Amino acid sequence: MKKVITYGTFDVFHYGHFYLLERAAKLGDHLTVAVSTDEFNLQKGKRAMLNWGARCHILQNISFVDEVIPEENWSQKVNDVNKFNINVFVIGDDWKGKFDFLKQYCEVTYLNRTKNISSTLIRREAGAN
Ligand code: C2G
Repeated sequence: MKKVITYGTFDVFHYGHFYLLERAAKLGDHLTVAVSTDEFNLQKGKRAMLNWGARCHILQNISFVDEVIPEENWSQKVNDVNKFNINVFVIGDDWKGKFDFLKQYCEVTYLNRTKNISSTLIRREAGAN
């Protein structure tokens, strides 16, 4: 079984998130999504509208997401790859190069980020109307 993992906050879930996950799922047979906890978001400098439970609830109910785990810090990836026998690490190309250190443990794939959509834009639009 080829196992894929990806990481993110996934706040105000939108098509960019969905399309990233859909492409990630197609790179293997099993997709694990590590969702940044509310505490870790503070370290990331992100203030998510939805709390961790709500963000996980959405992801757990996507047909091609097989497992959802917490992302609690920047340094858990190597341990996750080994613990969950991950074959492929995937993330959007806004992170291109940042996780190349994982190449000694698994394949590393950066997928094109979907243009013109983000949680920030959606929040701004919502606030504007
Ligand atoms: N994404 C995308 N297109 C967008 C917005 C996001 O493809 N328009 C992708 C991002 O590249 C990322 C995933 O969707 O792969 C989740 O995005 P975020 O929630 O913004 O994740 P981020 O805060 O970048 O967290 O340790 C890694 C970090 O936790 C990544």
